[in-house]
Amino acid sequence: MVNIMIPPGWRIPERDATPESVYVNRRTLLKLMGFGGMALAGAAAGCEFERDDRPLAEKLKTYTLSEADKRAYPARRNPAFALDRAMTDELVAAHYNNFYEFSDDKDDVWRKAALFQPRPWEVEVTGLVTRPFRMDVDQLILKMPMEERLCRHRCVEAWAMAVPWTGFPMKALIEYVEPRPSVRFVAMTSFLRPVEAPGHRNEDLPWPYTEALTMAEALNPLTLLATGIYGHPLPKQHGAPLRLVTPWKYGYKSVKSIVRIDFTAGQPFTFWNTLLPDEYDFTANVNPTVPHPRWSQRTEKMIGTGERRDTVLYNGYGDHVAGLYS
Ligand SMILES: Nc1nc2c(c(=O)[nH]1)N[C@H]1C(S)=C(S)[C@@H](COP(=O)(O)O)O[C@H]1N2
Ligand SMILES: [Mo]
Repeated sequence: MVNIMIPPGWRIPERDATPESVYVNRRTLLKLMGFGGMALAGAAAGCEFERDDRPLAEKLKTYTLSEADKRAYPARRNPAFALDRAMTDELVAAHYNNFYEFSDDKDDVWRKAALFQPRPWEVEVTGLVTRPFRMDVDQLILKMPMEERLCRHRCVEAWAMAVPWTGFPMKALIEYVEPRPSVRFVAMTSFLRPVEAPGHRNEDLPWPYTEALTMAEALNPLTLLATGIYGHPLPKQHGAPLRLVTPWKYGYKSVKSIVRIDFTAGQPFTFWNTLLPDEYDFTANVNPTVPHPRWSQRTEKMIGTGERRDTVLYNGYGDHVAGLYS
């Protein structure tokens, strides 16, 4: 397979972080160009999304709080999760996002997500469990032990942030459904709505976005299903209304806007690992000594401040997770 470079005109306008797909094989390149071209055509025609030029700070206050949200926020902060660095500014985090369903341009995701309707929202929990269920996300919020945690986040592209998530440990949901002994993996699947998400109209990408963890990883107390950030429900661009948070792994594992959680015996297919297996492995643990095939992982850059820091093994969460891999 021949590797070719995507022309600079296509690449995201961003200097230091390396985009997930700069070198791709020819077939993948054609797919991605189709995707990029469609997004541009839509923007020109003005029909992909409604323009909303209000300042971001104002827009962020426009989500409506459901009755469940009113009870859940603000959640008690869990003191077990402390930061070694300053928290990222809320507005910085909210307009620098990876969410390929909406845009390949990190600066533009929040705007392109305008048509997305994350409520009402049903979550289906299926597979090899004693008590499968379908439930509105608001009901789930009322059932689960909600808490706030400060967490570092490290994207495989070498940018990082530190944010307060609100959510519940995945362990609580697992105990509720009672998996059978044969279960070895948990797969999580994002929504699929081509009308609301321009990226979904590229049928050649392996939509919907999926990710998965081993059961031991999913049961680790560090694994969070997040419904909120900065003390309120998730805005669309952060993966409303429910997303995964696994802070010791590269960010692509933390699948957004989950509609299905499936307990399986075999290892599930996952989005980036299916598309580019040599570049995005299944486990994806943060590790400064294992470079990405196209760039070093030795250091990372905090978004907003631009501060450069040394990358730490397991993103600094070794006390919680090193035992999983010994
Ligand atoms: N459904 C979906 N989930 C996703 C992605 C995506 O493109 N689609 N991108 C991932 C990547 S690469 C990162 S770094 C984080 C970014 O989360 P944030 O935009 O809330 O900071 O979301 C992850 N979850
Ligand atoms: Mo990422």
